[in-house]
Amino acid sequence: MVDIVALGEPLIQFNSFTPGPLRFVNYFEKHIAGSELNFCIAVIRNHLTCGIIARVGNDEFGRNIIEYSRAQGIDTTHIKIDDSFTGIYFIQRGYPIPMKSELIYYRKGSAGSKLSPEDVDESYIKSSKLVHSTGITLAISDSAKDAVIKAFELARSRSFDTNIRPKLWSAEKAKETILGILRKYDIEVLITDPDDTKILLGITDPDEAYRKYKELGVNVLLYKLGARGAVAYHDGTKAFKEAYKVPVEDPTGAGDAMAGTFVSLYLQGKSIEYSLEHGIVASTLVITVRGDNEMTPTPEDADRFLNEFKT
Ligand code: ADP
Ligand code: CKP
Ligand code: MG
Repeated sequence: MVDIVALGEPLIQFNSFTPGPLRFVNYFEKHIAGSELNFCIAVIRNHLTCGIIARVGNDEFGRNIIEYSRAQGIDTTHIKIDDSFTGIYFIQRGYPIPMKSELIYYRKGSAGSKLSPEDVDESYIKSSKLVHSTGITLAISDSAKDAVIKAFELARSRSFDTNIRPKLWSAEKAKETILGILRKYDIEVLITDPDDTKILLGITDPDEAYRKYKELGVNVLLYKLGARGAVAYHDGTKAFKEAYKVPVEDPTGAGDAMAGTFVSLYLQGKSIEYSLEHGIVASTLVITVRGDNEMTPTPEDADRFLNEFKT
């Protein structure tokens, strides 16, 4: 039994040791990542329990993912070993846009994409407080999408990060599928941003987005604004927090650290202001290094950060 169950594809990340076009990069640094795995680690750092329903390959990378996840405290009992390979990706940093990263996937047909409804254990879901997934899992295969639908059907409560990846599906398909999910299930916490909302609703304004998402059954909205910060809405309350100015090594994973931190603190009864403030701290720390989840802080460490930076 865990507090939160996430469904998604853990991946091996090869992060460029130096910025620039990949053809000139000679060294890559390996990390364990994947949006839902990053989210799980944030949940655990914030003192809730979390498990991931996923598949990895019967290979060294699959074993690496399981061992790393276990070491971080993730419940790995629902990670299946599949005969396909473990998905990987490379990160190109700082080119052609400084402080931004590009993800280059080698994941089509991977073990992770074989995730299927048969992997979703009814009692595991029913005994949890909340189920989390993202647009990435909806995009990687029909069977993975059906696994999310089965889990959402059985869930007591749900959080969802739209995370639309144009390399994985078309804007039209993303819109149809994600709106289908939002119409069908009440979402306790929706995590999204102006780019995804433009695709889904044709708008970007945060207040307008909250009104529309609320009509679709979203209770709390976490709306990320990149280098500008983020805004959260709940019950007519709005909280805005500015981002911190820090050197950006690799922004990949910032959203997941923020989402996992926000959702787990909110679930523990913290206000949206407090949850957002801590979410921003987590994302700020993550962007200062390569790797998506190593820097995600506990609330105690986030408080040390806040104490140092208080104005
Ligand atoms: P995602 O990683 O899901 O694309 P964002 O890029 O919006 O999400 O980042 C999430 C959070 O990370 C932001 O709300 C902000 O707090 C922080 N962040 C992202 N980029 C920067 C940046 N360039 N400078 C400072 N903070 C940033
Ligand atoms: O939106 P974020 O930058 O927080 O997400 C990063 C993750 O799962 C990263 O770990 C990568 O593996 C992915 O998103 C993805 O599939 O794009
Ligand atoms: Mg994201």
